[in-house]
Formats: sequence, structure tokens, C-alpha cells
Amino acid sequence: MKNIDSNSHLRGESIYLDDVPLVAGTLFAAAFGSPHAHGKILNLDLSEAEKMPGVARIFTYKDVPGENQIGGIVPDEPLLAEHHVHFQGMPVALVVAESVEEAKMAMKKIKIDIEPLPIITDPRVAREKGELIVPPRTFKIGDVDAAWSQCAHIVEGTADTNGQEHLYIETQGAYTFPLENGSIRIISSTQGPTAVQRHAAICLGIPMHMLEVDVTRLGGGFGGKEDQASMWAILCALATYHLKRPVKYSLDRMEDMRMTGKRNPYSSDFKIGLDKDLNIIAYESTYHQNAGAAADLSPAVLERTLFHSTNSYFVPNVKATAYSCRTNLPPNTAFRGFGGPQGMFVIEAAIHKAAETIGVPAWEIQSRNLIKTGDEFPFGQIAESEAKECWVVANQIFEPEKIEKEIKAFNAENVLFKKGMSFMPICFGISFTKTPMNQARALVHVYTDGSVGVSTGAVEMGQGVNTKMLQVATQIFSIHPNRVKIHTTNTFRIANTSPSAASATADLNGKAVEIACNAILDRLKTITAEKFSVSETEVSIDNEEVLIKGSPVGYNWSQLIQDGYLKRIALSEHGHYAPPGLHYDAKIEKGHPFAYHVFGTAITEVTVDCLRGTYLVNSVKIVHDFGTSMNTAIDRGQIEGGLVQGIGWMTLEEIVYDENGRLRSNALSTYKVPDIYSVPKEIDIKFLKTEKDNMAILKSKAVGEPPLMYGIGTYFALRNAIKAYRPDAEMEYATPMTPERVLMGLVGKKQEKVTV
Ligand code: LUZ
Ligand code: MOS
Repeated sequence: MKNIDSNSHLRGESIYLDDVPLVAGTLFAAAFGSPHAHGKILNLDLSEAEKMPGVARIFTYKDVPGENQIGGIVPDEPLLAEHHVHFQGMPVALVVAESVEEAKMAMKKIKIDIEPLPIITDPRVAREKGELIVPPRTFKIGDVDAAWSQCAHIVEGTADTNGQEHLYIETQGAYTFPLENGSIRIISSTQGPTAVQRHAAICLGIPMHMLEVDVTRLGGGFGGKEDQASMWAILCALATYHLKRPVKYSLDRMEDMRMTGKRNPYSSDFKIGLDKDLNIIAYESTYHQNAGAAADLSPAVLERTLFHSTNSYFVPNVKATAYSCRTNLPPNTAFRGFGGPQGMFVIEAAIHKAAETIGVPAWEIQSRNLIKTGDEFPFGQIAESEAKECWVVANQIFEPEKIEKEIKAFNAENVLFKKGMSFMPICFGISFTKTPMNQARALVHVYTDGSVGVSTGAVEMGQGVNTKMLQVATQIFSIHPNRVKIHTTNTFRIANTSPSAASATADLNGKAVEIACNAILDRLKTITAEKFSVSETEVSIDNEEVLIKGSPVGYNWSQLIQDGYLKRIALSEHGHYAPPGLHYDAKIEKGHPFAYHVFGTAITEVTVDCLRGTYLVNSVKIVHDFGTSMNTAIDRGQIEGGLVQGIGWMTLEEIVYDENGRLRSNALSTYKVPDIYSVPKEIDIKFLKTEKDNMAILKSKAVGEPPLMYGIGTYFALRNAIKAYRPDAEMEYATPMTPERVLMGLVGKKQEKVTV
């Protein structure tokens, strides 16, 4: 089945925030952000700005009627700065005017006096100074200290990953409308409608039931709108609260890049020990997460780094410690993978370095240590593994020995072009790591004409979740897809939603749809059984035809629904789903946090131009653990998009802040993202059907985040190609592997560390 949005997307008819028709009387907002990364506000002078044409009002923290606080995990983030600023671009005031242009012109007239305070941008410096967002956490299994003595090889090093700009095509924004008696309707480009509702209620000091948050769809989220959409929605709501007029704010690209947080950069240390047969015996890692100026989601991101510190491998002795470090950068946040990729890069670097030191290919270590069903993760969950299966099938169908042989021949013949390859196994845990967040609701209405309306907590952001929800309803009722409409995500219809995140949205909301549809179906079966004097088990529906004992009786869906209405049964149902069996005890750092894991293996081949440092990704060949894909078109799109986004993070995308905490890569002219030319020439995806019982919706495993980590393979393939040119190349394990960095490796220069 095609994505149900494909036609309207292609025609440009899909509705995003900026497509909502303007209501007469609408005002436009612009946030004034701090020009300094850290300091004390001595004076804020709005007088000139307030006199500018079109200005309705300028708001500061003094206008927040409730609590001036939007921190979700830790209450450390004001909506508008009070006496201190903690990063460049931190909102200090909100200008509201008759037009966008007038709001921006007035904003330029705001004068602020700031007494500068010391600026920290490096997470290791922050840790030294004791600037931690939350206390550090350690995951442990076995006894690392005792295990080193059993190791024939011990290798140590550091591994750093840079941040990543979300670059959703639709920037952050919101549009708010006054309703009667002080209620406010908020249209927000958010992955978390309830997060917006909850924090708007806190800031405005009103109950949540007065705030209707409505989301049709987003032009991308990637984690950037899991928490950080709230700021803009609440600022608009604040203005609507005071002015009783509709207020819109849609950030321009540079505002969005400058004022919002990104993927957390990490600086990490590793120590890995192997026995003489290349079994990994011990692994010790320390992560310094660059959280930025406030907690935002960083403590949860940190936790997922630890959950994925051993990637796809079983290691009997592990000690992994993570620090969330406060710096004077915009608060960093969720980004596809949510700390998992950052943790996985470090163990891949450790394996790669160990392989080079020992003198074996990295795949020999990787393949020998893949986690098996029954093995224990460092956090106590027992693995249900498809790691070996994916690896073996990849070897069978893609014949990497052949690729390797061809690469050797190519490299022997060519002086200025060198090829390299790598293997990248992945393992990603599905569920929010905060167990209570794993719940969802759905509201299903069957109308008297037989059409069906479905509301869930799922937010469509291009990932195709609405198509999957429609498939679930269609399949359970066995009706034509045209009968089903997925309605907007709305906090008045569905309460207490978890954000659409953690790759778990289709599973959680899909199961809630399943529960609601089945309840209605049961009632329909009961009246049919009475009508035909049979038992309920003898009633079924097949493609809109009601069957009795498997045979048609000239009675169809439309007639059945009519009868259902006349017999006064409930044709609506609210379904609630919470996956069973999840638990976690953070005191001992043990439990069973994930419903299941998703596995896969990617084989990447690259060619480096050794004169220029430029490169091409020739091919990425993937065997991916889909369970039983319920929509191969959507799932393929997720794998391709995730892979390319991962390659971008590993190779091109370079976020640069200067020592004053100013974002230098603040536009698309200075921040390079993968385009059609940097996409691998060949992407070959093998759908591995892994038909075991699992907790996925219709056994179709979650597919949102896991494929991003395949992109890590490109980094190591590039290193291998550089080594083929210059076997004594000494390179830090640091990303992104830009052409500049490749060139430095090729000419043997120590690479400059990018300030992040
Ligand atoms: N968001 C979240 C996530 O709040 N908790 C998670 O565990 C998570 N994992 C991945 C992506 N977003
Ligand atoms: Mo996400 S990083 O699943 O919002």
C-alpha cells in the first residue's frame, strides 16, 4: 500500500502549519534571543522597540502568569530569560506585531546590556568544573577490573562524535487562537502534543483541559520537535492569552538553526580487551555528553547511550559511565537514535582500533562477538537476537569476500584512488527507556454510512505512521481503505500522549487502534450472530462482506453498520494499550526496558580520491530485521532515509561553534547536508523476515531509528580506504569525516579538533 499522503504531497496540497489559512486579526511573533552565550542581564530596554510601527506588545518573563519553566525532565529551562542568559539565541523577549516584517524590525531595536560570564563549550571542561546536568550513571556487568588479566590484547583510545542539525524541511512554529472563557487552541509543529499542552498549562497557570493542541502533520521532526516545539507554541499561547488574538510564529531557517538544540555531541574514552581468539572479554567506556545549557531530554539521551554501549555484541565484563555536561550552547536534544548512535560509534571505534593493532580485519572481531539469544545485555535484559542471522545472510547474498578481493585488486592498480569497505552491525532497543511513557490511546468512530474515523496519539511527520494506522483499522474490520480516515492528533480527542518518538509510535498507537477496533467488531459480531441465529465465532467479515460459517449471505458492511445503529450498540471505542513485561530499576541499573531489539548488518564500499580528499559511497548493502513488514514501501523509505541521514552525520555535517558559543555553521551555505550526489550509488536492502513472536504491531518491527546507525559504516570504510593509500596514517576517531579531514589523513597531518 502506498503512503496515503503521497498524492497530496505530490500536488503540494498536504497541510502543514504554514498552510493553515490566516484568520483575520492574526498577529505575528518574533523571539529576541540573547546575543551572548553566558552572562547576567543588567538592563533590557524595550522602549524604542515598543514605539515601532505595528507592534502590539513585547513580552518578557514578567508577563508569564504561571511558572516561567519549560524543562521536561529537570526544571532548569525558563520560557523567557529572567536575570541570566545561558546560550546565544536564548529567548529573552517576544515581539508581537501586525506583520512578520514589523515584528522583526522592532526586534532589532531591543537593547540589552549583559555582564559576560565565562563560557564553556567543551563537555570535558564542563565535567572538570563540576557542571553536570544530572549525576553520572554507570552500567556494569561482570568484573571489568578482574577481566583485564585474561586479555591478550588491550587497546585504549578516545572517540568523538559531532552534533547534527535536524534540518526538518518545516521549521519550528505554532499558531494559537483564543477560544471562549480563556481556552486556547494551539496548532503546533510538534512531535509531542501533550508536552506542548502540559508546559503551556504550567506557564499560563491554567488547567490542561483549557488547551487544545492540534497537529495535522509535520514536515519532519527527527527528534527536534519531541521537546523543543514547546517553546514556540507556548510563546504564541502567552501572547494569545494576554491579547485575545490569534498569534503565529513560524521560525525562519536561521532562527531555527541558531536558537534550537541539536544532536548531543559526545567525547568519549574507551578501553577494550580481547583474548587470543578475538573474543571481547572486557570493555570500559566513559562518555562526556555535551548537553548544552539545560537538561531538555539529555538525561534520557544519556541513558540510551548506555543501553547501546555494546551495540550488537555480547561482552561479559563491561563498565560504562556517562556524564551529562552543561555547556553554554543551545540545549541539545533528541535526534533519531537518541544517544544510541553516539554509544555505538565508540565501541565500533574500539573494535576498529583493536583490529588495526592486532593486524586482523575488524569484521573478524565483529562477527565473533555478535550477541546471541540468551546472552545478557549489561543492563540485565536477556537478548532475543537476530544479529547472527543478519550477519550470515549478508555474507551469503552479498559475498563480501568477493567485494574485498575486488577492492584489493582495485587498490593495487590505482595510485590516486583507493577503495575501502566496512561491516556495520546494528542493534536497537524498541521502547521508551522511561517505562511509563510506553502507553498509547486510540479513538475509533464508525459512522452510520460505514465510514470510519480514527484518532490516535501518533503524529505524522513523514514517517508514514498514519498509513500504518489506517492499515490496522482496515485489516481488523476487513473494509476498503477508502472507508478509513485518520484524523488529526488532538489533545481533546486523545489525552496524555507520549511524543511520537523512540521508533515506538506505530507499535504503541497501532495496538491501541487494534484494541478499539476489535471491541467494536465484537459488538457487531454479537448482533450478527443474533440476526442469523448462529454463534459469534461463526461470524466473520471478508472484504466488506459478512460471512456466516465462511459463506456470504447477502449482507454487507454498510447494512451491518445500519443495523448496529438501529440496535443502539456503541459504534465508537476508546482503546488503551501498554506493552506488558517492561520494567527497569535505575538504582541497580538492571531490568527489561525494551519490548524487543531490531538488528541488521550493512556492508559499505567507498572510493576516496586521494589527491582531493573527496569520496564517493559506492554501495551500502543491508540485511535488515523487519519481522514481517506491514508496508514494504514505507519501511524501505525509512531504511534509505535513515541510512543517508546517518552518512550525513558521519561524513558531511559539521556543526561549528566558536569559543564564544556562536554558531558558525548557521545556514545551508555553511552547513552541508547530504544531497542526491552524496547518496550511495547503490543501496541494496534485503528484507529479512524474522517471524518470531514479537511485540511489534502486526509483527512488523519498528523501523524509524535503527537504520540511521548503518551510516556509521561509511566512516570506517573511509578510514580503511585512507589506510590503503597511507598505511601509516594516524587519525583520531573523530567525526565528521569531511573531505578536509580525509585529506589530512591522506597527507599524514594531525587533524585539528573541531570545536563543538
Ligand atoms: N525519546 C524518549 C526517545 O523520550 N525516550 C526514549 O527512550 C527515546 N528513544 C529514542 C528516541 N526518542
Ligand atoms: Mo526521536 S529521537 O524518536 O524523537
